[in-house]
Amino acid sequence: MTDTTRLRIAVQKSGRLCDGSMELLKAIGVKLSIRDRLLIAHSTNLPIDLLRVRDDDIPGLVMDGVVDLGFIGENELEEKMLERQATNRNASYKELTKLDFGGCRLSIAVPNEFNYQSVQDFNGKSIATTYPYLLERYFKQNNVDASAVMLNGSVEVAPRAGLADAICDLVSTGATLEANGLREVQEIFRSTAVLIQRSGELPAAKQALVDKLMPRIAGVMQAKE
Ligand code: PRT
Ligand code: ZN
Repeated sequence: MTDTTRLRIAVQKSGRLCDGSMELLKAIGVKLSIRDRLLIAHSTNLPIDLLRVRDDDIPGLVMDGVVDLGFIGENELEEKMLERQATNRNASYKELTKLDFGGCRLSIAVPNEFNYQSVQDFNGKSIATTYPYLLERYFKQNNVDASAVMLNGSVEVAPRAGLADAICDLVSTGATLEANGLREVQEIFRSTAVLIQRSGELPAAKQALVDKLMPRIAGVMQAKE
């Protein structure tokens, strides 16, 4: 049986948000005993359990109240929120703080030979992406009639493979786009990692722990500035 008095925090098990989340927890004094293959890690000095999962699962775990807190990229969070709103499922959460890692942008990129003038050029085109809801919202706001082709990986090869006319993917340095003969033409969403909490009240002891940890997070981020 799970101990419901312990604060449950969802973190990405491995990937781009993992190191930043784990380093931050360490810096605020959360000692953890991690065994690589295990889904759950217990803190050895505080009543905290970590759930180590795919980042895609984190927004839903928080929105369903399965965990109390989660470290997640705003891109993934906003996409899940739009998806849940569209399917009439609970999409509520509270943002506790933005974090100083995981920064990137979601951008539309076209093959170098694509003669791009404006967003209207996407009318009638297909765009490969892992973020169809964010992309469709952007096109709707700009009165563009384009179609999103959902791909969970290798988005950047879609135009070359004849699967789509352009792509909409996360960019940080731009090296991936360049290596694939693509050019970034339109940023549609700017993202950073955030710490979120489930909506509704936490039991008093858990809330007191969150209240103790939040100033420590602010302090750690300030010290790095
Ligand atoms: O296995 P799991 O599902 O947990 O991980 P994942 O593979 O879905 O995610 P992961 O670890 O790649 O990314 C997790 C989060 O990190 C994203 O949701 C973003 O919030 C954030 N992030 C920050 C990035 C990037 N920067 C980034 N550059 N996520 C992905 N990328 C990829 C991008 O998709 C492209 O393939 O990196 C490539 C582009 O990088 P540049 O430097 O070549 O521009
Ligand atoms: Zn993922």
